[in-house]
Formats: sequence, C-alpha cells, structure tokens
Amino acid sequence: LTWNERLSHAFEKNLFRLHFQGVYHTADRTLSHLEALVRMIDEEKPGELVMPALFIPIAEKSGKILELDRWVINEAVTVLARHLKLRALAINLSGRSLADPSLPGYIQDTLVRHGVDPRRLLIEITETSAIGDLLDAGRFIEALHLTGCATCLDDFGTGFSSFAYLKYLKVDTLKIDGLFIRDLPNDPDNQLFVKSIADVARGMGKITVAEFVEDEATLELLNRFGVDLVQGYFLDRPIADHPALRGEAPME
Ligand code: G
Ligand code: G
Ligand code: MN
Ligand code: NA
Repeated sequence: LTWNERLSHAFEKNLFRLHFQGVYHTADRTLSHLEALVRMIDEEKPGELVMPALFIPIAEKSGKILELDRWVINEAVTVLARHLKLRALAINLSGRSLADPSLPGYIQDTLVRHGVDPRRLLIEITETSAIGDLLDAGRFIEALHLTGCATCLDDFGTGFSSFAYLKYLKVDTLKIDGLFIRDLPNDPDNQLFVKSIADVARGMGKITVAEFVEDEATLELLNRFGVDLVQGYFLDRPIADHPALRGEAPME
C-alpha cells in the first residue's frame, strides 16, 4: 500500500487514536489540562503505532489533513463531554486548516452538539504555519475567539521575529519551542531567551507553556523565570489512558 492508501484505509477502519500528555502548573505541579496527540494503529505491525511525524506531512500533501483535523476535533470534544472533571483539552491543527473558513463553524457546531463549554477546548497552531499565512491565521484566531475557544501559538520562538507576529496573532497562550528548553540548565543563551519570552508574554497578558521539560533542574529554572505551565517527559509521556481520564463513567 502507498501512504495515501494507508491513510484512506485508516479513515475507513477507524485506526486513528488520541494519546494524552499533561500540562502542569509550574509552581505546584498540579494538572492544568491535557494535550491530545494523534497516532495511527499500524495494521502491518500488530501492537505498534505510527507516529504523526510520519503521517501528518503526507496527510498535509494530499489534503487529507482537513479530514484528520476534523476527526481530532470531534474526538477531543467527545472526550471533554465524557470527562467533566477535565478542565480543558488542547488539540493541534495543521496550517492547512487555517485557510478553511468553514472550520470555526464546524468547531462551534461540534461543541454545541456535545454541550461542551468552548473555553475547555484549546486550539494550538504552530508558529511556522501561522507565519506562512499571517492573514489567514489572524482571521482564524479571531473566529475561534468568537466561538469562545482559547488559542495557543505552538513552537513559539522558532520564527525569524516571533515577537513582531504577536501584533497580528492574538493568541491567549505561547508554547515556547522545546529547542529552547531541552538543555536549559547548561545553555545561558536559552535561559536568556526563555526569560525574555516569559517577561514579554506576561506584559501582554498571555500565558506561557514550556514543552520538553525533561528534568527537575529545568523545571526549577522555568519556575524562577515565571513560565506558567510545563509539559514533558519529566512529568509524563503521551499515553492513551491518562490518569486524568480515569474514574468517570464512559458512555456507550
Ligand atoms: O506526538 P508527537 O510528538 O510525535 O507529534 C509530533 C508532531 O505531530 C507534533 O508536534 C504536532 O505538530 C503533530 N501532531 C500531533 N498530533 C497532531 C494532531 O492531532 N493534528 C495535527 N494536525 N498535528 C498533530
Ligand atoms: O504539538 P507539539 O509540537 O508540541 O508536540 C510535542 C511532541 O513532543 C509530542 O509528540 C510529544 O510526544 C513530544 N514530547 C513531549 N514531551 C517531550 C519531552 O519531554 N521530550 C521530548 N524529546 N519530546 C517530547
Ligand atoms: Mn502542540
Ligand atoms: Na511544539
């Protein structure tokens, strides 16, 4: 099978799954919310999953990403409807979806249909895809705010002049790219960048998240810099049955 055939097959056979990773308050390490990350069941290798780094770029090229992003929206809202104790769930949307003017309406309809408060759905878009089409991204973010959803600029800091784009991209949250976080205790330049991002974000009334937090020393530095939220292997890894989703009676 070609990759395109595998993707079509995965839609037909319902082979996509969401995994969940915690996002925690830096100061006290309590859970803020979860991020949903998509995987594909590998029918050729039983028990194994295909990671999104492999199939998302292919889905983006063929246009199937629009269908996948809608699948993720529907699945995430279903999870929110079933788990009322979960404060919020973040999802990732492809840059291709930012140019789809019917998507904010689809998101709103899905939330209404499941009776889910829109503030519980956080939409992450990557900085690179947003800069790729600043006008589309700006409009998309404004449309999302009208539906009541929160927005996050993912992989923040990788662009050429990330701060300048904040004038046009009125997101609620900045997720500082993992490249700046991974070796933080040993990298004085990155410490300066991260501290500056946290200061600017606070001044603009935005929330900051650091991803790829892999050790205690990094978490302590982030706490000192005033980064609000943390995510990474030091806290937990993405899994299908996250503890925050246990204990509430599933429907069906
Ligand atoms: O889960 P993992 O770290 O392997 O994900 C790698 C990348 O794949 C993420 O950084 C993100 O950009 C992308 N990705 C993960 N889940 C989704 C999803 O549900 N939809 C889209 N469009 N991209 C995703
Ligand atoms: O959407 P985003 O680009 O933020 O996706 C984050 C990806 O990074 C997820 O696919 C997840 O599997 C991965 N990831 C999450 N935490 C860590 C971490 O602490 N270290 C590393 N290397 N990868 C992580
Ligand atoms: Mn993300
Ligand atoms: Na990221």
